[in-house]
Amino acid sequence: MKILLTGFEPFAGEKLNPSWEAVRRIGNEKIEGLEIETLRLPTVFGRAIEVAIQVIGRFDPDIVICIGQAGGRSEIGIERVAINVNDAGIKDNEGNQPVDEPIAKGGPTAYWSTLPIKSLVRAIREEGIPAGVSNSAGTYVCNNIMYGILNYLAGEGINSRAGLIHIPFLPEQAINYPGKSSMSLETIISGLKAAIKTAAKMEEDENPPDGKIH
Ligand code: PCA
Repeated sequence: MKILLTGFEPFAGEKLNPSWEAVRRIGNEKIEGLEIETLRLPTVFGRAIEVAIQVIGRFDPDIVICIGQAGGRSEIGIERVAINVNDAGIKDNEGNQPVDEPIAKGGPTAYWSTLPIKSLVRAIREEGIPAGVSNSAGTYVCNNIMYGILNYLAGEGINSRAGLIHIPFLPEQAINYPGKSSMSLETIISGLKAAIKTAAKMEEDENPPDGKIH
């Protein structure tokens, strides 16, 4: 079972991105039975997709799990859907700020995650770590990479599974944003490892009611 795990470089003036800190360590620690390749993506619209596609072509993973920072969130969020729009509230790391532009002209409005999202939520919660399904990956580079990878896999007829997981700030970041939530790197890593192991089982998703009213 081959798993491509991606994290992002820091953006928005941060010194680190917890997604890459977690991915890097998971790659070093190893998970039994899984061949994990890690990749640090530029926080740049389009460019991140190109870099990921290159590695997918060479490594041929069964599963692609992208991790990204969602500063201010209080739980690990398993994204349900990626939508066909770039709408950047801030510039990316190369100064691009697309507004209301499609990611793929004429492409589908959205792609569902092909990870078993509710199984991943359950697995993370069973570790004692807050997690939930998120119904919006935003309209920045994380939504861009999720849509881009799913669009590439669909276009090539590759049936690898793929999706995105958003993680909170680390405490050392959150001290600069009073009132915002954070999660320790150790906790994030434990949660992500539980998610990775569950995704690797390649079982059907569960569907307990866990929707949001608003
Ligand atoms: N989070 C951003 C992009 C890179 C990252 O780690 C996002 O949520 O779009």
